[in-house]
Amino acid sequence: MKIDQITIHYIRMDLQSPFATSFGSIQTRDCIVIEINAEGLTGWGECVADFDPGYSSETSGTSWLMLKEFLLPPLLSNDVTDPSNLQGRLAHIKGHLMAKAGIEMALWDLQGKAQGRSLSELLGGTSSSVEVGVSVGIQHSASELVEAVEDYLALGYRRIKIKIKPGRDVNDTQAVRQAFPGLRLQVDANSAYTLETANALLPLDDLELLLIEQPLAEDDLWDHSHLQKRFRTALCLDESIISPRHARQALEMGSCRVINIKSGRVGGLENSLKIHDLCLAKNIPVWCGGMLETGVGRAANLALASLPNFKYPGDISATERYYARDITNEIFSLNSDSTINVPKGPGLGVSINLGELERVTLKKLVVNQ
Ligand code: OSB
Ligand code: MG
Repeated sequence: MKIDQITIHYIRMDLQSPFATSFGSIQTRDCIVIEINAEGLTGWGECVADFDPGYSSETSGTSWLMLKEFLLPPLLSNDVTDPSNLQGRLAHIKGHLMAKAGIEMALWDLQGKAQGRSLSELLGGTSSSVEVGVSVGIQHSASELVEAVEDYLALGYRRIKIKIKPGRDVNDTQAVRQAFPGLRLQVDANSAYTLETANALLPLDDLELLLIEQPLAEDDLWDHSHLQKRFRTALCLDESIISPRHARQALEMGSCRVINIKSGRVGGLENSLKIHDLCLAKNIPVWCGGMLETGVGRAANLALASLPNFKYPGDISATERYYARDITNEIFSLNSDSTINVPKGPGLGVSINLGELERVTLKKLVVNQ
């Protein structure tokens, strides 16, 4: 298809409540929405990089720069709208996986719309709804955490992830476990520990957790392989897995027994599929992580999580858990069995509320041929 125009929208959305992790607390979420117009169709994508470089070295600011200076010009001049092998075609540009993934998402949306097929169908999805949970940020105290978890359980969520950091780990997790003995519970440290300080986490091994996510540094597959040997509980990697190659190496080293797939972190949906397939072949379960996405990214996550090896519930909560208003007309809600329906319409299966998009836009850039 011939690309007529690309617009990038830098947006800032108010979160329903502050979200605190080991790397900081946020009240608003920035991201870049990518709009590609081609032959009368519009594809939408979301670049999930955060404002701060706390989760990843990539930020909404660096993504904006990379899109403007390096990624959009060749896209326009080469005029290839097929999402296949976008990573290969952009391999001469190092890094910036979230910026690249945002473009790829818009191209998948465009392809689905052109072919009248949903993203789930294009990716090989097999389920029409997916099991989900909530990722609960660090609260002021363990008792407030227990209350926050109780509120989410009352809404129908059947899997809870809590964020931990040094000093707010074992005690918080024990409090939640004690209050909810049978709950499917997991923790996420967002790389706040070292091989030495992670010994403080050993008591977590008695709490029947589904997994312990990303205890050590993002560039440290090797020490994770040592740490996994100390735990009966499965370690799960998030930040460390930035490509199918990293996934393979992590599994070969025994650095984890579960993988969290986020399409932004691994450079897009095609790489997500590769990691999915690799893990399926090795009998390693995967699940879909989240980046507090808008309805655009949430639709993509639901499509991805409809693949068969997404064995654990995803960090894909209902719209109202994140935002009072969204930029999509579609609102995602939780079914009574703690699932969310996978969009069925062509491409991402969502439409954009242009007025709302305009309202949250801080700046925008239009490029054309
Ligand atoms: O580590 O999984 C993470 C949000 C932003 C950055 C990193 C993470 C998260 C979450 C939220 O845990 C998951 C969600 O979108 O609900
Ligand atoms: Mg994580």
